[in-house]
Amino acid sequence: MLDKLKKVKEALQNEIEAAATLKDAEQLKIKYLGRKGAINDLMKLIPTLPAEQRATFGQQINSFKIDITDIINEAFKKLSSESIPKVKKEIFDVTLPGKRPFIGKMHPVTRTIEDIKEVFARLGFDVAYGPEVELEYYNFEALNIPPDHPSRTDFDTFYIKNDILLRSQTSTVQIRIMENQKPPIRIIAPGRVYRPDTVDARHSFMFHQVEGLLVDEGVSFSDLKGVLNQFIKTYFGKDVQMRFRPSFFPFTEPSAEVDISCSICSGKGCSVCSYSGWVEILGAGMVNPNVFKSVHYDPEKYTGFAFGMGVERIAMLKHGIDDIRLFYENNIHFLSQF
Ligand code: 2NM
Repeated sequence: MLDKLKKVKEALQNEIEAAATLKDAEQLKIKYLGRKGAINDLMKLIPTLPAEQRATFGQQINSFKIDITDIINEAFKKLSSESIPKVKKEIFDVTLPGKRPFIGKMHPVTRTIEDIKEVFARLGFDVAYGPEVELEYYNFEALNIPPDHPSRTDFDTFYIKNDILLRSQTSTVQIRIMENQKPPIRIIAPGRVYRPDTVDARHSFMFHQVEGLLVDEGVSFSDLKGVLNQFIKTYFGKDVQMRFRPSFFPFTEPSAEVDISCSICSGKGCSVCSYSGWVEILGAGMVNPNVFKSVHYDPEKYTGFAFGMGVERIAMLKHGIDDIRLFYENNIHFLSQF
């Protein structure tokens, strides 16, 4: 009987060494340990033995069964750890073209702000930021905008409560800087501003501005022209022309609106410039002495200039974009062009 057990064990050891796949091992498990397997066949012999031998033989089969189970489990472990790199080898095709990762880009509004910042950085301007939720004082009063001015009604400004509002211009930042620093001042203030306009191709309730401010002794209107001319030539190109038209703002005196020759048609006339050859790009002027009084600067000692531009408008003129809403729709086909 012991002979029989030994033979079965030897046979299994030979077969298991030859097993190359998990499937082979699975079949051997059925062959030896299954319901109709070799172990069960041996069990069936027990009743045919003389009574005094049955118990010993039963114990031998049991310990034999434990040995066989170990051998098979060992084989499973070995084959399954080998089969992983095997599978990987089969699916890795070095001749396939690579997958190009998706690389994000700056939003065109952010890109434009960065470009504007760079031009003014070369002219010595620092960058300043301030809150979007503001006090009425910084948005209007300190800027010499009278209490009955139409821009102060809730048709033109988002009020949150009483004297708290969403800023409608970033000049608020200039006031805050002047309150805390003495001249010379040379800053630009980029950021979001809010106005309750009905949304259409040219208007949005939220847009971006860059406002600039320079204050020192002896600053003149020609300094303003020089700085803006430098900006326009650097940003739009050296062949672009610039012109000033007289205008009015409460915070500057004198004030001007600045046009450039239409960058879309080179001044020949097109729908973007309403066939005039010129497009307005910013407002500017010499800081009103009343603004200096608000921040306790001596208007007899200091003069300065300021300007403000809409970022989306600048980007639209530079790239020939005809609808401001395109900036806010998260349309990847539009955005990936810049
Ligand atoms: C503009 C046009 C003209 C402006 C004025 C000031 C300040 F704070 F100095 F008074 N900051 N920005 C200004 C002047 C803004 O935007 C069209």
